[in-house]
Amino acid sequence: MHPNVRTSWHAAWRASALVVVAAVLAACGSSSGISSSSSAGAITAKDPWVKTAPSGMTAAFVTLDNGSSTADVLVSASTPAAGMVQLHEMVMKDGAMVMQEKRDGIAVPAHGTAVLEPGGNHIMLMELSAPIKVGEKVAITLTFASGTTLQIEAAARDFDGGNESYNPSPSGSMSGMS
Ligand SMILES: [Cu+2]
Repeated sequence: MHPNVRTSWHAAWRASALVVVAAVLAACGSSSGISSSSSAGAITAKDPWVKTAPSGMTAAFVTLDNGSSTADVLVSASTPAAGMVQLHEMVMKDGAMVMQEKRDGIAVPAHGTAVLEPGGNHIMLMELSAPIKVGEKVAITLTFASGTTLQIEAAARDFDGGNESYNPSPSGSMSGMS
């Protein structure tokens, strides 16, 4: 009996030691990177931010890095801060840049980057449930075609440019678009 008991205790100790090693490795892996980035699978989000707005609608921006050899597509986003969220792109229409819904999503190429920025692709937050003020953090969930989701925390910043419009005014509609 005695050798058997000793052997099984030893085996259990070895097993728990392996668990500890695995936990330490996992902790090291998740602690890399700066605090404002997060990742879901192969996609990493950098510098997420949202334009301050008193009401109505605003836009959120982020840089998505794809570290894998498989392309993915950002297909939707959601946030408690807005009643409706769409992915938008900017297009030239009648001599002015206007935004429209990007129904096929925003591609994140394999080993590539998708940059969402003022004047370009963006996450449109509509029907804001409350004003978005400087320094506030807006939690946004990004959903990809692969099925993975990515939670980002967009910090609110004042920003004067990139006041995109569906219906540009006849004069001066290019101002602020650079
Ligand atoms: Cu938009």
